[in-house]
Amino acid sequence: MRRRVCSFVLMGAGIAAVAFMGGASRSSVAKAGQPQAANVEVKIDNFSFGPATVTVPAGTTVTWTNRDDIPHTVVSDDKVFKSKVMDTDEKFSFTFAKPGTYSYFCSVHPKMTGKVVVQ
Ligand SMILES: [Cu+2]
Repeated sequence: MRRRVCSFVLMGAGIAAVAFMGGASRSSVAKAGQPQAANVEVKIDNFSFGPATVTVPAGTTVTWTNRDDIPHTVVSDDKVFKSKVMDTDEKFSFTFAKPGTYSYFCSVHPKMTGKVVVQ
């Protein structure tokens, strides 16, 4: 992308091209800056998180629901969020304001792991 922009400028389009490109990059930034915040559900069933990885825009609230007949928790590796022990059909929600990769696990069954990727 950047390489293409450079060679275009070198082709001699000059100041007009630079101005045009400035406008183009501004509008694409504006478009990318409006992610649609939403709610995303992760189901806990049969000792696993489904889907195990969710990718969401910043500002999204993720809700975990325990559909298993065994208590589970949702605990982030970095202690960013931590649920209480959820019995069957109990829910836990967390709103992801900042971009990053948030790995988590069930503290009752540490082999249960999942990930939320916030963009
Ligand atoms: Cu568990």
